[in-house]
Amino acid sequence: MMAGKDIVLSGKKIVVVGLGLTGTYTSLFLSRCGADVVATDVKPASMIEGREELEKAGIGIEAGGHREELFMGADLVVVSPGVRTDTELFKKTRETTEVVSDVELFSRLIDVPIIAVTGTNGKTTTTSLIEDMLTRSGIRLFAGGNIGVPALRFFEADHQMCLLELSSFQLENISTLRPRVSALLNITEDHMDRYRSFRDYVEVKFRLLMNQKEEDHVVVNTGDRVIREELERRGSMGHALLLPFSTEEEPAEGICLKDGNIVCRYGGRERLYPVEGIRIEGVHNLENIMAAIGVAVVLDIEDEVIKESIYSFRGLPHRMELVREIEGVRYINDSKSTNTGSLKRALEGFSAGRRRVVLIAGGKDKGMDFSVLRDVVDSRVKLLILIGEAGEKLENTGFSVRTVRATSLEQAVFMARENAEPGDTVLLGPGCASFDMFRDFEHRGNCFRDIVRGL
Ligand code: UMA
Repeated sequence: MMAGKDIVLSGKKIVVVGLGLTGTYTSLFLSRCGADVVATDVKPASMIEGREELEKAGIGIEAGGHREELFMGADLVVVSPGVRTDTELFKKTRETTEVVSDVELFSRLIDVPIIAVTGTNGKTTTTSLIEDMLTRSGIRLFAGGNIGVPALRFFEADHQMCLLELSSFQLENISTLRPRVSALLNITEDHMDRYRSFRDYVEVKFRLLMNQKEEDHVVVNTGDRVIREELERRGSMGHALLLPFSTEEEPAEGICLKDGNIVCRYGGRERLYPVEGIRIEGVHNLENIMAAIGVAVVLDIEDEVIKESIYSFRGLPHRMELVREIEGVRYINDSKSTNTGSLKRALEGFSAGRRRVVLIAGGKDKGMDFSVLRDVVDSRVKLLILIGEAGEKLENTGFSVRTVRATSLEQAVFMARENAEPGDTVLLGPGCASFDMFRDFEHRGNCFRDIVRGL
């Protein structure tokens, strides 16, 4: 397999950690490049999917844990995003061996421009919009990363450009990744079971920008308080050119909302995009669109293409997806809401004081502070139905609305149906991860859809 840059992988002893989507693909890729690969996972061998294919490719598998000696003898260790590397094992490994993420390895191999998107929420929507704009304009684009496609799949075809959705996990073990254009959408609390503090999480998000140079661009939400304060704290963005966007202020150059339009001022031009006609709802989605416009104008994408894209985009599954309306009650699947920030944003889209939302929330707790939801829940929710491991913690948060517990999603939907009246919305807005009851957020959303369709 050919890579764009001249990096020797052949003959190298490489350990791949984690055998999910990322690790499995990375192991096979490295093996095809001639590396001597051993992959390790904490799971027992019997639970590793794709084991046969890996073994057939000559890849060694060490299951049931990570053995220190294996790491010590390697030339390179490549970690999957879900693997924590602030442990003793990795501290010791780093003394002799480089530890990188698959995204870092990938960025060392390619020589086409990288566009990268991060933020706590809205990453996939923004990435999908940018993907649509760039492919509509004829660019042979690869889109991957946290969106569910391992970055190294880039090499499966001849691509001109690469678009990556990057999570904080994927930004942890990078050192040279340098996006030509980066987009930083928002930062609110998430993954507090992985980071020691919110500050650490903010620092990781800002790593996206650390290698950018004068000719690169950062499209950044200056309307986001945490981002704005961090920019002020840092005094500058480093070297890249800043293209701010905000739904609250009007920057001289940048993207803002004015008189019912998204206004983009860049490169001596002013472009207008009427908000009317946009089919995805909520201020957060306007922000996602603004970020995508920012990236597109920096890349010189034609205005007509940008317009085609933003006015035809209908949103993604599991993100405020209207499943069905039954007897005047709307059932909305927002299973992708896996943190308090996204749940807060979703609820803010409903009128305050009217309390027309029956909210199904809960799931696996990620160490979040649920009290930030108090005002928005108390002013919009008529009944709170709690599911999953976080149920008790949510119940003790001190919401003033009527709260009940359900033992399954099915029971929660039935309770919602009994209590909802015409004009109400039943919202699956977990605000938590899904792994206590489901495989992932998609599985949770699909189950909700099936239950609602069966009502
Ligand atoms: N494992 C170990 N050792 C550990 C920890 C985990 O061996 O210390 C093993 C697990 O047993 C499992 C494997 O690692 O077999 C799982 O690896 P992983 O958690 O990195 O998951 P992948 O299947 O490789 O998927 C990852 C991303 N997952 C996470 O970041 C948790 C996917 O993002 C991403 O789409 C995919 O790579 C392709 O790039 C998902 C996600 O939930 C959507 N992301 C989080 C989010 O969006 O909030 C960050």
